Amino acid sequence: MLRHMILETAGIKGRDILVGSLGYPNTGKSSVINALAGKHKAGTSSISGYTKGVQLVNAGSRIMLLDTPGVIPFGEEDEYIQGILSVKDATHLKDPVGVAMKMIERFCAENKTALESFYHVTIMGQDSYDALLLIGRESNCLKKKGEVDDTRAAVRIINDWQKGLLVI
Ligand SMILES: Nc1nc2c(ncn2[C@@H]2O[C@H](COP(=O)(O)OP(=O)(O)OP(=O)(O)O)[C@@H](O)[C@H]2O)c(=O)[nH]1
Ligand SMILES: [Mg+2]
Repeated sequence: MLRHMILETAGIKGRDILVGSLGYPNTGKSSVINALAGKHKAGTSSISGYTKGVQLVNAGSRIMLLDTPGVIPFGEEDEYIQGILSVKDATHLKDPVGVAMKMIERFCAENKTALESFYHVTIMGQDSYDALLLIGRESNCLKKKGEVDDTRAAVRIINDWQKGLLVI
């Protein structure tokens, strides 16, 4: 379908068609290009920021595809969106605790049981930070003195979500 749309949109016969790609990191640009080309020509990875330079991929029918590195709009700083879309992995987020707390809030509103059963906890009216600590304790994310390491707990939740293990 995409191939037909490209040919139709370009509307030119007998000349090469150059198609660019633009989008957030880790959203499947290179994968779409490979699907169109019918071969794994562009490198892909579950880790965001994989494509580093511009690569030209021949997709046949005189269609040339340009694979490009993912971009985040200038000034866009919504780390929650970047976290849940896996645009940035947990180690690249400035405030993983804040992101994980928002994720917990969303789970509690939409499917608390999924979160509880995944981490073997019972959340009963705690605020999202206390729920994070509870998950951290149960997941053994502890500091030396035995207190919960909130950053490690947050990173764990974000990783579980981004890997598709924790599902809402
Ligand atoms: N579930 C699902 N995963 C996909 C889909 N398309 C791609 N992926 C996976 O998403 C991850 C990122 O895909 P890429 O094609 O490398 O994404 P990208 O936009 O080129 O990423 P950057 O090069 O980092 O900007 C890979 O692990 C892919 O296997 C899809 O349609 N569904
Ligand atoms: Mg890529």
